Amino acid sequence: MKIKLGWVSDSHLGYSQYGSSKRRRDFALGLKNAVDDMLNNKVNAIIHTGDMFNSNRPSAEDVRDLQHIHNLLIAKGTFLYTIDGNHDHTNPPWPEVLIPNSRGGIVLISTYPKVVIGDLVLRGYSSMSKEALLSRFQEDDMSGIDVLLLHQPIKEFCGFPSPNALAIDDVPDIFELTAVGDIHVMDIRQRPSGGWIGYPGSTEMCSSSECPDKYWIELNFGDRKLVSYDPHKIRTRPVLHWLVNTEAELTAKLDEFDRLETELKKTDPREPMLYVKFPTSLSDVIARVRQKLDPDKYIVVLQPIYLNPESATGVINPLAVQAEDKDISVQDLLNAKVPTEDGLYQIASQMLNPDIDAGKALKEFVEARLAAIEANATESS
Ligand SMILES: [Mn+2]
Repeated sequence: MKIKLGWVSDSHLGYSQYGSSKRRRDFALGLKNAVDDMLNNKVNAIIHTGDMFNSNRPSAEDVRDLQHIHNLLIAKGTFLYTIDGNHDHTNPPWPEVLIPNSRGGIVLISTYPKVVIGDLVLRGYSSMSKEALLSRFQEDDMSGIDVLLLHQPIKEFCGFPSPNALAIDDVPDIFELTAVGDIHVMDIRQRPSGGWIGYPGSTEMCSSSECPDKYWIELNFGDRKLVSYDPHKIRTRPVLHWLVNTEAELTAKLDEFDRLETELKKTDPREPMLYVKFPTSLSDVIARVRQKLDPDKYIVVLQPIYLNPESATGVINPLAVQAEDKDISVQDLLNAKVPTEDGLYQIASQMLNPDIDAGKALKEFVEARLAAIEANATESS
């Protein structure tokens, strides 16, 4: 029997990246565009491996965006099976706000022992601690499962140390596909048994370090074997990265912008999002960029780099910027000036990350402070 699945993950609905409502829209569109394309490609069902929402407290608007996709899937008679990720994990789980329909729509499968699509058997686990998941692997009957859905970091895919990460070998090598969410990079590998494991990546760019190219994966099964998988590019907002060392370079980039934008708009009508890295010794960069690119229209992320006058040549070396070991960042200054155990240090460091959800981080900081004050008051009374 032939079954075609579409696979996406980490859509982070509701993420107002850089405080931008345009970006919030982009995240909704990332998932919507992927779903439209998967439906056009006549998939039998869709799997989504977690972090549907960016937050476990989605706004009414975010839920409405998901409701639209749910209704579309019902109209097309297609199911989307999902699990909850570390970002949107709640009890009871958020998909319970969606009214189930027997013809199609979004279904949380982590509460079911299995789900059947044609001759394929699926099982999904919510994001949980490594220990909890390992004991589930021991206790649960995993026989007959073809596709396992997880939302976990896996060490071999991480590229950075993560204490809660599984190793590939922690996952029983008995599935045709272990479809995982959490890491926002597409990477799919074959296991010794011949089965496959990996990540499809996110559906919009959640941080400046992610590759802006995003995909949904077409999975073609024949008699319960994965015969082929094909990444399909998702239409997302175009992204430009500029590295500017001199006045002349900035002038050249700004002059070139209109032509580049026209070119990019052929694939997506949205204004490109622009990252500009520049040395703080260069004057007027912010004003010049803002003068050319209306801040109401364009999302521009300025990334000033403070070059160490002792060692620097006065030019940003792209490799040094990447390694961030050569020049003094604002974070370095913070490290030198503020005691790390100070709560203000924590929040200031978080705020220095341009990718942070600032509203959420501040809210958590304030909540923690209030709780500490309250605990103190109870203690002394
Ligand atoms: Mn994620």
